[in-house]
Amino acid sequence: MGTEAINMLKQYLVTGVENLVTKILDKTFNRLPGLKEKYEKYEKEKALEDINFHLDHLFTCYSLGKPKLFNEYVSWTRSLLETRGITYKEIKITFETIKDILFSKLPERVCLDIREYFEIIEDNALNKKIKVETLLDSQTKLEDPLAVEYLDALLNKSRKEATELILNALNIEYTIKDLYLRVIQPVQYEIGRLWQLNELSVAKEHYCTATTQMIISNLYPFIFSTAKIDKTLIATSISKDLHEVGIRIVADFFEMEGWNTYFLGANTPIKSIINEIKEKNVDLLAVSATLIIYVEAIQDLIQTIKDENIDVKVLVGGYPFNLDPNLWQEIGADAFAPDPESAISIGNNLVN
Ligand code: B12
Repeated sequence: MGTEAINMLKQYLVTGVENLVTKILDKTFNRLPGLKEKYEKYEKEKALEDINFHLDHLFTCYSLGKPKLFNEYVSWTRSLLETRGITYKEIKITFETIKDILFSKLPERVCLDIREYFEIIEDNALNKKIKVETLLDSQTKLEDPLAVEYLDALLNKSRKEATELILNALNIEYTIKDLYLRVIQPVQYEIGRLWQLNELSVAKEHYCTATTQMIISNLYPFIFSTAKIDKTLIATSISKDLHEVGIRIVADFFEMEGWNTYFLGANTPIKSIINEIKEKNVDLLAVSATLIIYVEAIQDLIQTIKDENIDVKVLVGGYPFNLDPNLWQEIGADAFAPDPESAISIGNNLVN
């Protein structure tokens, strides 16, 4: 697709999106009698936010040239909204309205390009006959008994008990790597699944994640046993992305392999990442995105690194890269790793 078409869509996002979103919602209300009252009950603001999120995903996937990622997003959105009382018909008509309004506003050339994105969701994510499995469905299996116990402690017991459970397990049967990959990660995925199904409130998810982050901090003093190698890593989530547990675990794995690591946390602006790389003489930048809509910011970061001739390798990871195995290459990264173990070997190869 042409850059001109992409720029035109982005322009919509920046200048006309509020207007566009309101138009879409009003037209959806006209098409579905009763929906207005229902949404007013569930907060109109939320409905506008949802449409904004749909458009953001559509435009990002279009810009990246990834109809399948858009389909994945719509499958997820359908399962999320259906558990919150929005019917299949209402979801389907909302997307049809988005299509109709965009098609009435955009030049024919762009419509031709974008048609594919609506066809794929009509045939898959919005096809009533198909129960589309997303990658998230396969993520959640609590196989380890400690993971089951830990989730129970988080949900039904106290922070103290949850913490003791993990700290007591360390050194008995579990290494820190085991705790991260067999307990903490699957429990975080399960918490996400429960939230998606509307079985866990946002507050409870925040509480579980905050407790887990506190425990990870308690594990930190135990990860420095290895001899240092002369390599430096910066690990961070990209700007606007608030998910930081995954990239924190990646940073800790590198630390355990003897790297000097700087973990910047979530939501780090591109400019700050660039400044840190320059200042610290970094060998490898590990950067994470959890939401598809933040992948373009990683692309911009990589472009800046190239434009400024900065001598650093870029390793990317996170949910969108797990969904599409070619994405990392297409945005110009040096490598991708799906998990921290492979990140170590790939990272070592990149810098040696
Ligand atoms: C905790 C959480 C949050 C917290 C994060 C707090 C924090 N301090 O980190 C908060 C509340 C902020 C949050 C917000 C949102 N979240 Co959230 N969140 C989660 C949750 C439950 C757990 C994330 C986590 O800790 N995972 C555990 C880690 C260990 O796993 P990981 O991230 O996959 O990382 C591993 C690998 O992917 C890989 N990896 C990751 N990054 C990198 C980078 C490199 C370089 C490498 C090599 C490897 C690598 O290695 C990691 C370690 O093994 C997930 C559920 C899930 N399935 O992940 C939802 C989830 C990611 N969130 C989701 C959503 C929708 C949101 C919100 C949009 C919700 C909203 N409407 O507000 C916002 C977006 C905010 C934003 N701007 O980013 C959805 C995303 C769905 C989708 N289709 O994209 C999920 C999947 C929940 C769900 N099941 O629906 N969230």
